[in-house]
Amino acid sequence: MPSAFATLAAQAAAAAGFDSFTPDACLINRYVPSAKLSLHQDRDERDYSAPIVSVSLGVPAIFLFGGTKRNDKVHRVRVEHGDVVVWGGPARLSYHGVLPLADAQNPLTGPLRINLTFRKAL
Ligand code: MD6
Ligand code: FE
Repeated sequence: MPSAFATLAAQAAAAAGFDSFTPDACLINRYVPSAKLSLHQDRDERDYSAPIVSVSLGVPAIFLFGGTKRNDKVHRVRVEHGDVVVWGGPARLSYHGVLPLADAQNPLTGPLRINLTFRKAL
């Protein structure tokens, strides 16, 4: 991945208290209007001691963040262009998702939302 991406993810993780995060994967999701992401856990990585770093670009969205059980209370957080969310430690396996994307416009992405999630997959 571009070194600027890895550096951004490592610095965001450090600011959230996770030192020495060295991501080896970046998943890029593109959301069109009405697209959503159901509540899920990120469990495909081998090492849950590393956090997840999520960068939001484009149209704002409502990020859902719950607990480690599917039925735990879910918090709603508005994430805008440039916002970064980091979760790890006891929250690493927290359920999370995204509400259906509203119709909106961003100067750079038009109607789209782009999300990058950095992980240590291997
Ligand atoms: C988000 N994305 O778009 C959160 N999880 O704000 C995710 O939770 C996610 O984009 C697994 C794989 C790709 C993702
Ligand atoms: Fe996820």
